[in-house]
Amino acid sequence: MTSLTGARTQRTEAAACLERAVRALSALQHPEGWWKGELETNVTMDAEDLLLREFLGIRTQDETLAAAKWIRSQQRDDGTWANFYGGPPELSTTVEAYVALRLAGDPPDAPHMAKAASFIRDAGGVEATRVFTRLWLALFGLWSWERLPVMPPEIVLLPPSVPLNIYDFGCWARQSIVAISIVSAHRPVRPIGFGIDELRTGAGDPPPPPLFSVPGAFARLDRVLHRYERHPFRTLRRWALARAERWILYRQEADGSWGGIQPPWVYSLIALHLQGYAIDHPVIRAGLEGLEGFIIRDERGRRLEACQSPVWDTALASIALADAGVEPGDPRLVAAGQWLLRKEISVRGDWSVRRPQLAPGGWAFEFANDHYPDIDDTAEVIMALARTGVPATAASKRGIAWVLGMQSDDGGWGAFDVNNTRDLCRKLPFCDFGELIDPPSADVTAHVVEMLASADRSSTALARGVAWLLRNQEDDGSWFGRWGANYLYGTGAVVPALIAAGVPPRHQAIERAVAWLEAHQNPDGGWGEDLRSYDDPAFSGRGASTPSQTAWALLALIAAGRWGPTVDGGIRFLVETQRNDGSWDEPYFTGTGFPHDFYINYHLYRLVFPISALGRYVRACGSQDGDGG
Ligand code: R01
Repeated sequence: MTSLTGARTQRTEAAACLERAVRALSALQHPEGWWKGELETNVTMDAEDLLLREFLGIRTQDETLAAAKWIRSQQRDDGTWANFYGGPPELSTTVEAYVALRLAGDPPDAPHMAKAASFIRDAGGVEATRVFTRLWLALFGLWSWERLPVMPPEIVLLPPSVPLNIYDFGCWARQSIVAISIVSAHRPVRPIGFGIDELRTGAGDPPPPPLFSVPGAFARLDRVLHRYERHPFRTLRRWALARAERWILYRQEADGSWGGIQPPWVYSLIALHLQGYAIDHPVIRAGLEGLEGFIIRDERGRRLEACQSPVWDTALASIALADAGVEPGDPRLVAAGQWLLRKEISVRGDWSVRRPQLAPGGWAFEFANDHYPDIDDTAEVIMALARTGVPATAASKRGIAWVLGMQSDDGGWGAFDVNNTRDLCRKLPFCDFGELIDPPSADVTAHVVEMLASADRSSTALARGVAWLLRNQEDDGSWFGRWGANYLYGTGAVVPALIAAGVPPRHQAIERAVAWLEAHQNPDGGWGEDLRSYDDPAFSGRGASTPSQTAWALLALIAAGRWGPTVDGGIRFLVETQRNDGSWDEPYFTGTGFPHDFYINYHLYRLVFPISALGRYVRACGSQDGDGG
């Protein structure tokens, strides 16, 4: 076979693979026009769901059995739970899962429980778990409130100009902190009917940090706050609690959630309940009923989605279909476009604290999250709308103006807020889990740059975004992935964006990125990157091949015009690993909630990104053939 017919064969196979995938994706579209893949995280969601119900006194036997079944199904042979598929044992997650199973009646001497407890003790016991885990334990008298960092509700009284005011925190942390500040002012203890001494090592608190250091200063502040907690100023405390309560009430969304994400949602319910809202109060009822919409039930039990991604999934699916050659005006794209238009945000949210003059616009990630539109979704939705054939000029214009107004001073974009870069937030003793701030990232900035390039290539905002990306390239030629795993996600977003913005394909930044991708291709032709790359540079760009990460690498190489054996190998990987039903298996998590601490398996990623890559490949091959190939 000549190489030309070889290329033709591969193109034909890629086209057939693409067609099967497009059929699979089309079948997943909801009649209202949207897509939503499961958003899989970890069992702390399910454990905390049972603990929430126990705390509120509404836990049922049916829910308990089904959730316990799911939690047990996720335990590994060594008795532990992880935060992602194939991940290392995670202490806090294992403690929460264990306590939930105790609540469901599993006895501590059952083999699976004893194994978990033994791991927990070896890993430092409950004494070594994150603050959130010990907070859940404190609600039930299984940990002392005295031995938790204080988060006083008076924090909501700090004006936005004072360091460590709530608007210095990323919005996900902000909403959690306000709710928890109410909870920890009440210091509730409700008996749970069992102890967990088998999880304790008896270790005291860790030694205090060095006296003359930021952690040392915060440790002393925490001691002062503990003393203050014994005798808070009555009127100040009452005023702060009332302010925090109103702040929370104002932000409840149409679906009963707070921010569309589990932590602020459950902490807000507990906080309001402690402030005197009964279970049948409309606010609590809406919150609990909304949670039902985040429950997935199947033969493996009952689990809770941390968050839902319909706007994001619909934008990515629309772009994928368009990449596959589905024409604007196609009923699938029209339905998606019309649905997206109905999801436009038209009210001011927390972002307006820093940009009071900016008019509302843009999109959020979820079905209902009016107070927190994000820049990432807005960029992708605007690019998707442009390809649906649905007239969307006005909404897109409002979205672009909003995004332009949300550019940070350094030229990049964060996800939800502008200039959200106060590093000090990360140093508080209370804040030992997750990302605390929302600084500009390469992936969000790339999506905005790509979107702006399609609208107006000459804007200074675009030029500053491009400069931000070029400045923030890693030494090895890749880009960091804040919201996807990891350097493959960043690089797969930035290269197509730079090319779209007019950076020449032979620019040294592109050359270095291409070289990095070529150097990290697996022998099976695919790409993969283990989530441990966030903790250990040895894993950068390395790991078992996955469909979504292979597609990200391909999108970069195709955008850069690097046709050849590397791209062919990636396409071959996708063709050879496709399932008969047109989709792909992807047990590995390739989404990031917070580097190090919280990861996501977006179940649609395995389909939308390969479709985009195959679609762009097949269409580019077609035009190459046209010039004589
Ligand atoms: C969480 C938590 O559960 C959680 C859930 C979802 C997100 C935020 C933003 C986006 C949108 C997607 C998911 N885009 C910017 C990215 C697109 C890919 C974040 C966190 C856990 C612990 C705490 C999320 Br504390 C708070 C929230």
